[in-house]
Amino acid sequence: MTLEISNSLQTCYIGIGSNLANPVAQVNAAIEKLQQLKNSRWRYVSALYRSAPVGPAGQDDYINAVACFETRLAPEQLLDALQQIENSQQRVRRERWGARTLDLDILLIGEQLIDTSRLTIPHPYITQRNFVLVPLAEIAPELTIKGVPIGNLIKLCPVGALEKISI
Ligand code: A4P
Ligand code: MG
Repeated sequence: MTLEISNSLQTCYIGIGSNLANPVAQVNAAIEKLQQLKNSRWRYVSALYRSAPVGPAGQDDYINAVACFETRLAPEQLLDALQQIENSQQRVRRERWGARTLDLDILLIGEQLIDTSRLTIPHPYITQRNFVLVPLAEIAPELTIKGVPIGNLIKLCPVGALEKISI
């Protein structure tokens, strides 16, 4: 486990989600901020996807995407930076899995395995959510997670409504 500042660039993947206050604009605004993250080198972002909500009933559909960049930030510094972006877009934490203007989840940081009070990497639900795996596979088709190819993980993942809405 590595929590200190690292000199080496680590490739990381970030899950982006929104289902409040013009979700497409929220996701696009978050992408612009991620492109300018300090100590990091932008790589690419998936298409935007519309997905059925997982969690409490009565929520609107989500817009999801996955971004990739390289970073020298230590994992908890990266989490701090992402939470600052969430806060800048009026994220209010009410209920677990409830509606939100912006959710930025760290999916993977290189091949690191982290389990602290603030961070679990890989993200604990990464293999359960097609709105994460499908955009991730779009930008990283050769990726393996804990040794399993992403294509195999998609086949095993619960099916949920998912529609690509941009290229
Ligand atoms: N935390 C631990 N590990 C991580 C990580 N890998 N990345 C901690 C980010 N944060 C991590 O997060 C709570 C705490 O998790 C953080 O303070 C951090 O220390 P939060 O974002 O405040 O709470 P949350 O998002 O409500 O909870 P959680 O469990 O992170 O929910 P998820 O898994 O993010 O699910 N349906 C669709 N279709 N699309 C979605 O994007 N998203 C959610 C949220 C529910 N349903 C959805 C979607
Ligand atoms: Mg979250």
